[in-house]
Amino acid sequence: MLVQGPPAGRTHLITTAYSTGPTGDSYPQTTLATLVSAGDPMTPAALPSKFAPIDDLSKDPVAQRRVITFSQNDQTNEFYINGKQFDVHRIDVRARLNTTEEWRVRNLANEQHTFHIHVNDFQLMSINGRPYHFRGWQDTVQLPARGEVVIRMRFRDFLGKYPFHCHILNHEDRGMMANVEVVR
Ligand SMILES: [Cu+2]
Repeated sequence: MLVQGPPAGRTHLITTAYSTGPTGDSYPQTTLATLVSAGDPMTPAALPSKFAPIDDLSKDPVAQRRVITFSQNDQTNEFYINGKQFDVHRIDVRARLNTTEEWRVRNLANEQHTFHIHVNDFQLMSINGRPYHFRGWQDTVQLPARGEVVIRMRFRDFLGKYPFHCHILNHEDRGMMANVEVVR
């Protein structure tokens, strides 16, 4: 994020009130940070007017398509990926190095989850079936309650095991995590 110093005074960075869904959590609006602008004014530096070009994974051939499902049991407070709680010794997805995969990530719950994967960033293709046209690298995406997203990811450079999981701490700690292994 790039910002230019505002006029002298105090500027607040706030998060607005937010609910993650009927069985989720609610948060009030609150101030995250206060920026104090003071002193002699500077000549502002130019801000970039566009993003650097990147590879567009929507044009890649897809080596593998998968469905990844996030769900939960509200009675037991257990959280699942593809119906299973995390097992550090289990490989849930095997992917081939230097291939592009397309994952349809579904959320069966009445609250949002946050898909997060380590190592290789992905690009978002659609949200609830609506094409998403901005191409940027991201390592998290919000899964709408009772909704789904489609992402594409290229497994570059690194062989080995790493996790993907819900980025809400209480959910990943209670099982919402799985392992990828990238192989030749
Ligand atoms: Cu979650």
